[in-house]
Amino acid sequence: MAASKKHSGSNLQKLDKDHHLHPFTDHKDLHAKKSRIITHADGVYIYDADGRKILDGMSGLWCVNAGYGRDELVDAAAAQMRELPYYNNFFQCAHPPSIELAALLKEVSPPQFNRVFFAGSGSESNDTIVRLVRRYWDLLGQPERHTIISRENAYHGSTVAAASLGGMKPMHQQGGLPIPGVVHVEQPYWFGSDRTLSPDEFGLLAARSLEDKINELGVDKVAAFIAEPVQGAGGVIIPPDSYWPEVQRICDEYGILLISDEVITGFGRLGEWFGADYFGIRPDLMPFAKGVTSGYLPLGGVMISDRIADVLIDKGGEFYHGYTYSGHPAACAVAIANLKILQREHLIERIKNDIGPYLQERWLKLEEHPLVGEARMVGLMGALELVENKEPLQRFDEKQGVGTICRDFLVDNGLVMRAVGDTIVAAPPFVLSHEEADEMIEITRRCLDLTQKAING
Ligand code: PXG
Repeated sequence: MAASKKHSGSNLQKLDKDHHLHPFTDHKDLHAKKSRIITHADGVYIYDADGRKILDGMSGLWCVNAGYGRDELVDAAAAQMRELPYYNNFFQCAHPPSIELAALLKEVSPPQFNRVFFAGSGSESNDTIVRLVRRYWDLLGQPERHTIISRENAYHGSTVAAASLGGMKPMHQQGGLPIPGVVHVEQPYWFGSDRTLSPDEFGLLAARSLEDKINELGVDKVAAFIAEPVQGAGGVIIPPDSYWPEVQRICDEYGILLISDEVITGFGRLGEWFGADYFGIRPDLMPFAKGVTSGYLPLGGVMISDRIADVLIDKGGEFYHGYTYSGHPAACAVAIANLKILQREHLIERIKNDIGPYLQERWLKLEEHPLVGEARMVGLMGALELVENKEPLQRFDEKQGVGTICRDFLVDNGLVMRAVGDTIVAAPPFVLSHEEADEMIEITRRCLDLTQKAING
């Protein structure tokens, strides 16, 4: 029996308040309100303890890509747990699901990737990145090539190393981050700039902040550049077309490793298997998590290109790194079943040719609303920038909390989306139907009106 059935909604809320500290939460604020208890889910809908049905426009936390209620994934986990619930991949062991998944990941990844290192989450994958990148340069006899360049407002996870790679200032302020050897350059956020340059000019400028940083540090000190193909938690920041080709040129020219953080964009979100495929870049490493199992079980990992794997293997010596749950059998079994669903149901092609264009067309029209300064979407990943005035463009004072006001209206009206400041972001499951897309747009439009009324008093 599912745990939730044992308690009433209000009892659960009390137990939650008394015993549970939530992630990324102001606990004082939460205690003044009540948590929303989600009890079950099906397709693209979640249901709360009050019996309300809510369209999940965020796929959980950017992960339930194949949608809820997939018995096939449940059965894969149960069958694997009966057969072999746990064994590790340490000490020259492996098991069928970790091996089979490794081979399947190679099949769907760009050609430079033949190997994977497993982890349990996106954060663990990015901790692995820091260890691996430094190990690579050590093995090549260049241990001073140590610094990893990332971007302001990037999100790479919440462990000490992953939060350091991330460029979230409030996270750095708690706990003395970043760790040494991680620096940050400009993000390609044209809408957030003063917009005196064209998007392409701005994209080049943002990319060249990487080149400037390499020259400032000295190329012999720089190990790698890490970035999300499209920044997710930072507010679905889609770089101008000029950005990624220029970043690729810089990484090639200076010989530094390029890391594409595919935790959100991996496994189809942009209508290609990876964000790197979408933008035509050739990363050396790709951390992933979330969508690999559609969130049904925790699993992460790093796709490792031959450039790096060959050095690790040829030079030898133990890489002192790994997790108890690196390649957990049940999680790997679910990932295999999930990737097979993506392939069999052509869900990625569907984003490229069907539901992607369908939702994008309607989403971009939301820019006609007086509150929306910019609507953008790529694949099934979109954002609305809420602004005080469109011409001339004026953004709200953040303290007004307009994004949160709008987000609360959305949830009350049956649609979960996230507010990143005054940017509303969306990432619905890949199985979203046309009718459900229409419902998303209709609720959004209605809630933009409600928000406007609320702030005009
Ligand atoms: N990289 C990227 C690009 C991510 O988006 C991580 C790494 C870390 O993954 P784990 O599995 O350790 O959480 C992420 C996670 C939000 C939100 O509110 C986004 C994430 C996680 C939690 C909340 O947008 N992204």
